[in-house]
Amino acid sequence: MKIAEKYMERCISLARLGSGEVAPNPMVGSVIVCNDLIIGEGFHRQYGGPHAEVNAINSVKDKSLLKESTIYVSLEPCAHFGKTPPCSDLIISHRIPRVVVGSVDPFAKVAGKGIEKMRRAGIQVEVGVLEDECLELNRRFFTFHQQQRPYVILKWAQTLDGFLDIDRSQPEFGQPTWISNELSRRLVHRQRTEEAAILIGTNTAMKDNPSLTVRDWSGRQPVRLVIDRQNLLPDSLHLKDGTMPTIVFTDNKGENRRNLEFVPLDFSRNILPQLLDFLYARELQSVVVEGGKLLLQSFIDQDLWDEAHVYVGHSWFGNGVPAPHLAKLPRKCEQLHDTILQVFYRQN
Ligand code: AOF
Ligand code: ZN
Repeated sequence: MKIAEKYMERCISLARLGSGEVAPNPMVGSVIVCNDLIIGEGFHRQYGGPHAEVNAINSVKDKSLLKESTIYVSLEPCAHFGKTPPCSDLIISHRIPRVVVGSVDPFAKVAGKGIEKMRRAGIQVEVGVLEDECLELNRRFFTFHQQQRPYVILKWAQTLDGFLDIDRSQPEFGQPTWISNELSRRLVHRQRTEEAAILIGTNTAMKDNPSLTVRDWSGRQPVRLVIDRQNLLPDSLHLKDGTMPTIVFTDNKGENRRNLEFVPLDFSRNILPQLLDFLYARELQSVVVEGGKLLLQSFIDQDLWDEAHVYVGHSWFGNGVPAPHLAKLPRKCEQLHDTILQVFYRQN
């Protein structure tokens, strides 16, 4: 590994410490190196708070060393006045002679302007060190800005023989059994804390009556989303209990009340693009789709997904509702006791 990659790897590790705290901003880490020694480090800790470079520069005790240092940062230093002044100006004002950037910022107000500004000021700027890793780190943020839609994660649990569920219309198939185990359920809850929204279809809401809350992990609660074309889901469902913000997509508008909002969609047209446009406008950067089968499959068929998390349990149903079909090989696999978590990326 080259020395620049080693420092960029450190930036990425630092950036991750902001996970769950900075969205919809990206996670960003920065290190400052003088004579091959790290003299300062920082990361973006909190949404609205100082950027990574500011924290890194502030952590350097002897500021005179900055004039002979290199600053590494996993995302292009910003060029705009947002909640904080531009980081590129700060770097220029401290006369840091060299900047190494992981990935260019796709946010329209920055998008290369930070790099350009620093170069014009005579700074040597190198771009693209561990770029793939930096892109992966902020994949939600990049997809949101580049494709103007949220990052879509599909999630389901299936049996070893590829079924989502028993066929409940056939009583002889008996009671549903848990496909995944406690550890995987906890991971699902952790996953929820990392996403901005969580979506299910009408049948799943009716059949499973899920509350879609974060219970087995501490962290942020995503906005709950449910599709209910005819607005027929009963108010007694956990989803409509008013405890957490919930959005119902419908063509039969109900009355908004505390934590419950009805959003009209045109169901005579394809609703997925409309739904994603709405989430984009609301600045919800990612959504996890938790079923049912038809909804998951329509995201796959329309190629409107980025990542899929498939929990493969050890049970064998022999019959039932077949799991969605991805036609992909997993990117990662994780053994969770008797369950295997397979993670797929649409773009491999
Ligand atoms: C950086 N370093 O650590 C981060 C950056 O609203 P603001 O002022 O916080 O600006 C948010 C935008 O700044 C965000 O959309 C992204 O483009 C960039 N984030 N930039 O130089 C950082 N977090
Ligand atoms: Zn900045």
